[in-house]
Amino acid sequence: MEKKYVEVCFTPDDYDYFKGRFEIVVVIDVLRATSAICSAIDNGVKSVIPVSSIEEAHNYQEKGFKVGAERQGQIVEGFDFGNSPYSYMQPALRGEEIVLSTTNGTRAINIAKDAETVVIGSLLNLETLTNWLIARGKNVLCLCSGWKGNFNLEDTICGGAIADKLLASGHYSSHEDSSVGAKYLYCSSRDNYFGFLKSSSHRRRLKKLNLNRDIKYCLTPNQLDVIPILQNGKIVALSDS
Ligand code: 3SL
Repeated sequence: MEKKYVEVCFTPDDYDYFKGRFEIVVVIDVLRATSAICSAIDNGVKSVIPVSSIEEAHNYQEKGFKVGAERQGQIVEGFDFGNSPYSYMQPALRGEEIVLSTTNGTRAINIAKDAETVVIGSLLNLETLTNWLIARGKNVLCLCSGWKGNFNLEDTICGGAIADKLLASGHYSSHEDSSVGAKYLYCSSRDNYFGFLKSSSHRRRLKKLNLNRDIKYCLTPNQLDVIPILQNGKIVALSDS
């Protein structure tokens, strides 16, 4: 059987190079957007509508939606939540349709929205997601959200983890240096993500905002067995996950 590809794209700004060659795009924003989305879907939130701009978020708010909005790691004034995964674990949100706008994560989701299948990846759902990807047997692109168009370590490590597991299945190969590099970073960090990322830019940014609890949660793999999937502009739970 011919092998499929798994590749890692470091930032949404590099997406055009990879676009159109992969049936499945996994969008990753470990700190914290895709971890928050996985937590929301795991909590039973009916759907998360990812929007790129604060203006769009306001429009939804005016229509009566509960809306989370984050910029620079902080809750945007006037919105219901920011981007802490813990905000999305409230029982009151079960069955609700909510809206989320974040600096990089929701932008990356919208950039990938025309792919055949867009799923949400994080360290939290790593094992469930990689098992599902292997069973699907399609070409997979891991799209890292990065930070404002720049490379970041935590998303790259998660992309490398996904690539590593798919390669280990024997049914995949990688050709791009970004994928090889991501895998090396994953292999160097997997025994202690928290320590490895100590001096990473976003960990420092969130630490300054006293968000260490969020960081620890987001860097603890395989806590959730959900696969959030984008369907008609809304992120919902994949029904066969
Ligand atoms: O950039 C994003 O989408 C966010 O995840 C950033 S933060 O962790 O909320 O600061």
